[in-house]
Amino acid sequence: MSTKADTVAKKGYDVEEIRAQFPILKELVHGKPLVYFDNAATSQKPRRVIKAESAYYATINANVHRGVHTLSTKATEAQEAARETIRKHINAKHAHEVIFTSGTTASMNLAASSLGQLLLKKGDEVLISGMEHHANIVPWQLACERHGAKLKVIPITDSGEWDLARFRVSDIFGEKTRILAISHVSNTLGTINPVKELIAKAKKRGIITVVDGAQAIAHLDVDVQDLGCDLYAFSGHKAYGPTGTGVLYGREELLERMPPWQGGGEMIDVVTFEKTTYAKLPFKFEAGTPHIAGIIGLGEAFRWMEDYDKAAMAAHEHMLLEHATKELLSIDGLRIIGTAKEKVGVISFVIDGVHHYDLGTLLDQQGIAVRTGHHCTQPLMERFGVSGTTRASFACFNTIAEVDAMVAGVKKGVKMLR
Ligand code: C6P
Repeated sequence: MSTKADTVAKKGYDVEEIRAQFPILKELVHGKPLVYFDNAATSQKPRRVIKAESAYYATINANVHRGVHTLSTKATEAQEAARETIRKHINAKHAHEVIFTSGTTASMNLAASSLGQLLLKKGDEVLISGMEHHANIVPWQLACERHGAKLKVIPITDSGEWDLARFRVSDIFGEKTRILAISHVSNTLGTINPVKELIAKAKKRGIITVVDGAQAIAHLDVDVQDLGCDLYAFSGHKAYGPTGTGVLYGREELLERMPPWQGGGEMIDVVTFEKTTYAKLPFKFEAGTPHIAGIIGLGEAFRWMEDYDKAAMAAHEHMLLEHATKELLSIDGLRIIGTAKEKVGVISFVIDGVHHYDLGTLLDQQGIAVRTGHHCTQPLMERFGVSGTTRASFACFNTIAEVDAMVAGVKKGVKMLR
C-alpha cells in the first residue's frame, strides 16, 4: 500500500523495492491488505532470511561443532559465519564475544544470573530505569533476592525520558551500586536513551553496565565498543531474523570471569563426577544444541540489513513517526504516551472513552496489526496512570499510506466506541 507521498519520500529509499522482499505483505487480513505495525513485538522477515533457514534444513542439516562429517562441518561453518557477521555489525572486538541465545529474555537471564553470582553480595544495589521491559526487571529481582541485593530505579519524566535532573548522578550511583542495566530504546515509548553518557559515568565508578538492545538493533547503528558497555543483549526476531534467536555480546575479559549460566553438552572442557572444567568462549555460555537454522537465518538478516543504508532506513521510519504523530494528535481526546525528543518509530497512545483492546480489535478487522496492552512494562503503565496503550511500531517496509489507513481506522473506531 503506497501513495504519491511515499514516492516523494523515497528519494534514494525505495520502499516498494523493500516491500517486494517481504512475502507476508501480500497477505490479506479479513479481506483487507495487511498493514503490519507490530514490528516492536516481532518484525516481518525478508525472503532471503526465510530461504537461508530452509536451505539449512534442505541441504546441510546436521549438529554443529560435534561431527567430522561433511554436513556437520558445513553447518558449523554457516553458524560461525553468522557469528562473524554479527560481530562486525555491532563492532565487537572478537567473534567469541558474541553468544547465541534464544532472545533478549534469555540473554538478560544469563546476564543477571551469572553477574549476580559473580558480583552481588548482601546490601549491594542493581540500578535499572522505570521504563524497562519485564525482561530487564524480573531477572534482576531474582538475582537480588538470591544474593540479598536491592533493586533501584531511575524515575521517568512526563515525556518518557530518564529523569536525570531529579535523580542526579551522585544519587544514582551509590557506594553499593554494582550493576547498571538499562534499555537502549523503550519498547513502549520509543525513547532513545542516552546510554553512552550514563555508561561512561558508571564505568568511572567501576559499575558493570548491561544494555537491553531489543528495540535498538534494527533501527540504530549499534557499536558496542563506542557505547563502552560490558554486555549488550538483543533478539534476532525483532531485526528481520527468525524467532528463537538472540545474542548476548560481552566484553571478553568480563565473560572470562563470569560463571556459566546453564550446564550441558558443548559448554564443557572435561567432565568427571568430581569436577567439570568449562569450554572456551563463547561455548561456555552455549549449552546444548543451538537453534542452528535460526542462527543461520539471523546472519542472513544482518547481511540483508547491511545491503541498505541504516541511516536511510531510520530516516524513513522517523518520517512515518512524524506523520503518524501529527495525524493522530488531530483526534479529539487522544494522548501520546512517550514524547521524548529522540525516538524510534514507536507510537503509543490512549484515547478518552476508548479501551485499547477494543480499538486494537476494530483495527484488526481492517487488516491493521497494532499491539494493545501493557507491552510487558507494567511499572511504566503505572507511572503514566494507564492500564495499557495502543502501540504502532514501524519498520523499514511501512508506508505513509499505511499510516493514513491506521489513522482513518482509529477515527472510525473512535466513532463506533464512544
Ligand atoms: N518486547 C514488545 O512487543 P524477547 O521476547 O526475549 O525476544 O524480547 C524481550 C524484550 C526485552 N526488552 C525489550 C526492550 C523488549 O521490547 C522485549 C520484547 C516485545 O514490545 C514483546 S513483549
